[in-house]
Amino acid sequence: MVQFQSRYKCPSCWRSFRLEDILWVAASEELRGDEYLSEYDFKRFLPRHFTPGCKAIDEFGSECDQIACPYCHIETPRAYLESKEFMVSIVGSRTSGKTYFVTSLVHWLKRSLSNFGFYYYEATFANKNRELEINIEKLFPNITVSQEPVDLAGTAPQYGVTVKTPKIKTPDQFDEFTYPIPFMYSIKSKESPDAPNYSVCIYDHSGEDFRAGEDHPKAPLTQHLGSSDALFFLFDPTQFPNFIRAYKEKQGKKFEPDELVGAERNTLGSSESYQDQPYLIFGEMTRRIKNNYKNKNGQMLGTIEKYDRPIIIVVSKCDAWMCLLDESVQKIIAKGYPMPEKDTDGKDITGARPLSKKLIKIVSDDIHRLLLEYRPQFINVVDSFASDVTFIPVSATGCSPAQDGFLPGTLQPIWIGVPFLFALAKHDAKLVKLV
Ligand SMILES: Nc1nc2c(ncn2[C@@H]2O[C@H](COP(=O)(O)OP(=O)(O)OP(=O)(O)O)[C@@H](O)[C@H]2O)c(=O)[nH]1
Ligand SMILES: [Mg+2]
Ligand SMILES: [Zn+2]
Repeated sequence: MVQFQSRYKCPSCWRSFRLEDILWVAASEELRGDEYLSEYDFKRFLPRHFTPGCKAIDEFGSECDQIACPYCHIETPRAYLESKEFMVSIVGSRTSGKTYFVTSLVHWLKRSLSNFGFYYYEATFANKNRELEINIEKLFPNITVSQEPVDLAGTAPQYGVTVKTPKIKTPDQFDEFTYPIPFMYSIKSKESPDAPNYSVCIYDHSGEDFRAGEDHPKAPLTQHLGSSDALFFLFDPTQFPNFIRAYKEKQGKKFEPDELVGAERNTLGSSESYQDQPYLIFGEMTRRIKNNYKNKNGQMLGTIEKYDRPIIIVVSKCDAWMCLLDESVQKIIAKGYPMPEKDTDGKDITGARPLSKKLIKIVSDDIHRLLLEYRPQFINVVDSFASDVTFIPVSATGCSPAQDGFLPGTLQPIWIGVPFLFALAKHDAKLVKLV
């Protein structure tokens, strides 16, 4: 049976609203033009008439399919009303691999999430998801395999939808705000039928949006950080000469002093570089979290209090630097997903696959050791802010790019779904078992 909540939080403007206040998006051509959006967008309206199938009818008699937030007028998938939200925030400096990570992750979710006990649905939210689907088709082509190398474009800074909203004191005048639009997918646990549907909302920004001072009040793009259910901070070791030198030496390759892997867009090493240091981006993230975060008792986070929700440091592009880990740890990663050999009761594993708490901890501890050696400043900032941090290596591609990018259809991601499964397990132990 469909279960509705009493209140919803808009995934773009973060204001909360009741089911009965939701606006519908008109479908008749005569109703193009919404005062908050543009002359091309269909008008948003509060319906008075519905079809027997509970769809609103607009004033020109068309049956409508889509709904929108009463405050910002941005469309939300209808599936969102029948689900709980699971907000996934992806943070990281420029070119740390955020967009490749999301692309490879969603490709993995579609193909493999059922092995971990989930049904997976596309939320009907064509416009935004389409960008991601195009990127998936480029890297993991389904239809024709091109021999042309591809490289996904960098994410545009301050990217979102600009909305005009009436000023509070002078409602005939408008202010403009830019809000983000997440990618949205729905998942449901096969194993526990009483568990709710989840709308997975994934936010991917340009690294520039995380620089200090870039959270402009008129563009509250990263407000999701305070409510995030899965906070993935991407740390990319291939941006640092001391890391590069170490893994190249280990692989018996020559180190070119000006070499930065896969990173023509990388600003590290340029005059802008000081603001893209991961410890600064992490510090800025903590400031934004503190602005919007409330703990279970509805209180703000105190200055010396530690953030108690899980943070996952996704250490990206591990195809390049993994050789620096202990050999036993490399073997764990090479085996594929970190699965326990037996269930909690000592029996063979049947049904949905659990994750091994022990293996994840071994890998995480070794990465912590490595980062403490090569980037101590970063580890200090992380350890002082949060009490529950796990380091998980991933590679979205399984290999480094050749000169012009990656050859489509040849990519073999490493541990790409592990951070997501781990975050689900931390969110609700009934969703994914940690054994
Ligand atoms: N070796 C390796 N290189 C990768 C991997 N993922 C991404 N890259 C390289 O890193 C570059 C940057 O990746 P993006 O995903 O675009 O980085 P981003 O964090 O989204 O960057 P902005 O949107 O500009 O902030 C890409 O052009 C790739 O060449 C990976 O798993 N392994
Ligand atoms: Mg990007
Ligand atoms: Zn809204």
